[in-house]
Amino acid sequence: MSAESARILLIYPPSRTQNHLACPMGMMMLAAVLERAGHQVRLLDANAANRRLATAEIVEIAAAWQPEVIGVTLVTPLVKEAYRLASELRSCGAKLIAGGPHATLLPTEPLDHGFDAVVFGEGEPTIADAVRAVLGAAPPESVKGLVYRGPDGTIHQNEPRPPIADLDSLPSPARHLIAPADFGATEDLHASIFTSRGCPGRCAYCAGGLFGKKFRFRSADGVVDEMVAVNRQYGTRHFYFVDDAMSMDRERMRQICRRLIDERLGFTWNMMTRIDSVDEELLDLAARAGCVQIDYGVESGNPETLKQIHKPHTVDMVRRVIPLTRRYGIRPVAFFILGFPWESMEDTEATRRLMEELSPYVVFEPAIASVLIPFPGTEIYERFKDRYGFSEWWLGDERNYDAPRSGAHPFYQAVMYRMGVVLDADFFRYSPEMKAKIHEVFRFMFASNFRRRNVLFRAAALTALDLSRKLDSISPRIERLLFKGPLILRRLSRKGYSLWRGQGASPTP
Ligand code: B12
Ligand code: SF4
Repeated sequence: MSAESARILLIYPPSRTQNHLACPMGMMMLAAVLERAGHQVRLLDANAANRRLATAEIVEIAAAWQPEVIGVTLVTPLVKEAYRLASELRSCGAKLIAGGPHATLLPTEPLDHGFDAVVFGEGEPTIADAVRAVLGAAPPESVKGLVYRGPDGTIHQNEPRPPIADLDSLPSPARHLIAPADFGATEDLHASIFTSRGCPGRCAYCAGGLFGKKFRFRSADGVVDEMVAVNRQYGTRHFYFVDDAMSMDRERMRQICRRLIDERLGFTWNMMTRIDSVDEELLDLAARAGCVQIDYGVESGNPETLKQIHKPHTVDMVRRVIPLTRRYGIRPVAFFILGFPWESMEDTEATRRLMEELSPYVVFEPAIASVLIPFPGTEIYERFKDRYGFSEWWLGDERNYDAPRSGAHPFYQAVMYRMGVVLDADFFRYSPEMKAKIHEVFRFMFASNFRRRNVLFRAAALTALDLSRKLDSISPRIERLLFKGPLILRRLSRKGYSLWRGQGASPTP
C-alpha cells in the first residue's frame, strides 16, 4: 500500500446514548471522496443499532485489519471516550486523524490526546491531502484546513479552506460500504440525505459553526436525482434531510417540491427547518410533495429568552406556524430548551404554557439538549463558563451525562430521559425547585405525546412514573427492587423513547 492507495478506517466513537439506525452521513461522504482518490476504506460506527462496539473491540478490529490511517469523528459529548480510543489505537501503528464538529471548534485539542493531525471545517476537500501528509507523501504545511505538530513539537494550524462553493460537485455518500444488518436494516438505513450546509443564524447555544454562516445548497435536480437513485438501488421510499435549515432558500425548496410532485415519485420525507423560513405556500407545496414531518427548534415560550438567544422567530410566529403545519397534514415536531440560567420559575412556566397551547398539534422531542448544554464555541459557553465552573467539561467525569438504564437508575428516568440526564450534569447549578419544575415540564411533554393512546394505558404509565419518582426520593433501593420486576414496566422502559415521541415518528436529533 502507498499514500495513494492506503487502507483507511473511519470510526464514529462509542456513545452511551446514541443508537444509530443509519450510518453518520459525514463518514459516508469522506469514504466516497477517499475511494474516488484510490484508497480502500472501511467504516466502523460504534453506535450501529445492531453492532454496538466498545473501545476494546474497535482496537481489536483495527489491529486485525492494520489500516495505515484511522480517521475519527469528534462530537463534544463523545470526545472523552474518543480520546481514550485514540490513545489505545496508537498500538496499531496507524496515523490518527481527527475531524468533525468538535475538532473544528477546538482544532488543537486532539493533538494533546493521541492524534497526529486534525482536519477542521468540511472534511471532503481536505481528507485526501491530510492522508498524504500524515503518510509523509506531502508537506503538511501545504494542506489547508490541517493542524499538526512540527518536528520540534510545536503546533501548526494552517489557513482554513474556503467553504465548498459547489456542493453538487461532491460524490454521493458511499452507501455501498454499509452492512445493513449492523444498523437493523430498517427503512431508515439509507434515508439520510444532505441538501445544504450553513446557517446565517447566531443562536447563542448552537454548536453548528462547522458549516459557516452562509447558506449553501445543492441544486434541486441534484437532490431529487439522488433520491431517485437511492430508491432504485435500495428501495428507500422515505427520506430524512439532515440539513439544519433546509428551506432557507425558498426558490430551491419550491423546485425540489415541484419535481417531486410533477414526477409523482410518491416519496415521503422529513426535514428540519426554522420557524421563520416557512410560509403557507411552502407548506402546501411541501405537503403535496410528500413532506410528512417538519422539526422546528421552538426553544422557548419566553420572549425575553428568545431575544437573549438571538432566535430569529417570535412566540407569535410559533403560534401561527405550528398549527398551520398541522393543517397541511404535516406533523410538526417541536424542540424546546429548558434551564437557561437567567430563567425564573415563571419563565419556565411560560414555556410550559406555550407547550400546552401547541400540544394539540405537535409531537415533543426529548432530545438530550432539551436541557441546556453549554457546547464549546457557543455564546452560552463563553458567557457562563467561569460563573458556573464548567470550562472544558467534556474532558472530565463530573458533567458526563449518561443514558439512564432501568435497574441502575430509577424507572422514571429510564423512560423520561431516555437520551441522557443532563439535569444530573447540573451545568447551571439549578435550585431543587427549578429541577422539580423542569421535571414537571418533561412530564407534561411526555403525557402530551401519550394522548393518542388508550386512556387506561396512559393513566397506568403516568402513575408508574410518578410512583417511581416518589419512591426514589424516599428509598432508591426499594424503587429499584419494585420497578425492576414487572415485565410490563421493563417493556415500557425499553420502548420509552418511541412512546415519548408518539407513534410513527422517525428519528431526529
Ligand atoms: C443527524 C444528526 C444527529 C443524529 C445522527 C448523528 C450522526 N451520527 O450522524 C442523532 C439524532 C443521533 C444526533 C445526536 C446528537 N447530536 Co447531532 N446532529 C445531526 C445533524 C443535524 C446532521 C449530521 C450530518 O449528517 N451532517 C452532515 C455531514 C456531512 O456533516 P458531518 O457529520 O459534520 O461531517 C463533516 C465534517 O464534520 C467532517 N468530519 C466528520 N467526521 C470526520 C472525521 C474525520 C477523520 C475528518 C477528517 C473529518 C470529519 O467532514 C464531514 C464532511 O464535511 C448535525 C447538524 C449538521 N447539520 O451537521 C447535528 C450535530 C452533529 N449534533 C450535535 C449534537 C450536539 C448532538 C447531540 C450530542 C445532542 C443533541 N442534539 O441531542 C446528540 C449526540 C448524543 C450523544 N450522547 O452522543 C451537534 C454537534 C456539536 C458538537 N460540538 O459536537 C450538531 C453539529 C448540531 C448543532 N448545530 O449543535 N445528531
Ligand atoms: S437556526 Fe438552528 S442551525 Fe441556525 S444558528 Fe440557530 S440553532 Fe444553529
